[in-house]
Amino acid sequence: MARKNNAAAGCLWLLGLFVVVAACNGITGGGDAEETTTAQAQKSPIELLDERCHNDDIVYEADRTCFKGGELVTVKRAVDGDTVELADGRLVRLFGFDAPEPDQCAGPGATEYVRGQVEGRQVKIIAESGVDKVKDEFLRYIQYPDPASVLESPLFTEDLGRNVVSTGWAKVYENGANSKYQKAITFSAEYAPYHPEGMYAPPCGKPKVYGDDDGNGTADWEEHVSVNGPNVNLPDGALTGGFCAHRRWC
Ligand SMILES: [Ca+2]
Ligand SMILES: [Ca+2]
Repeated sequence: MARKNNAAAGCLWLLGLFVVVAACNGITGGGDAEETTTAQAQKSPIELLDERCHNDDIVYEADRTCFKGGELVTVKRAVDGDTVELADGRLVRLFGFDAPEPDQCAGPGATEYVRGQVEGRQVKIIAESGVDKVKDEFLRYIQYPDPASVLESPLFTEDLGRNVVSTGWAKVYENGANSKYQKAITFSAEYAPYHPEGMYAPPCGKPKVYGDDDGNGTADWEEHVSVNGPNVNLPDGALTGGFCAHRRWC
């Protein structure tokens, strides 16, 4: 009987110890949470945005978008295809490219494109180190949320310079001051000549066709006759089970 009571007392003691340890853990955990919340509250909106941005590998290609730092501002209006006016009155000249002026071909379209992307929206402006102003305009990159995003707190995944250039509304403009950014914007310019709108499209130009290496206006693969078509001229020795009717495909 006495042994049974001792065992019961031991169990109660262990249970008590467990409750105390659990309670202590709870208190410590609560402290951590509070500290974390306080630390988060001390961060500026731009720091919180950077943090989210660089934690989301799915959305971001961090070297191409989401430059750290900068300033959160609101765009009042698009002045033209490479200049915007901020709500605080500052003029921002976009870095790394030049859009046609409003009286030139594709100029009004370029302004309209920029308007549709950022006018009235909160954006992030980022300066290249050592480069601030040219002719009273601030030289900045602009990053902003996808206008089509339905998220309550969208990430600033879009880069205005690269979007304007890749859609054919502006050309790369190198001034040597933005070498890191220049590589990305020059890469995006490769898409521009194929875009059905902008400086490379009517009435300003004639867009290229993807896959049209011989330059006759039709993708080269569309010009090849089908294997099963009626008038196929099979090259000698090229037929291998019907899948290789053209020498280039073998
Ligand atoms: Ca311009
Ligand atoms: Ca062709």
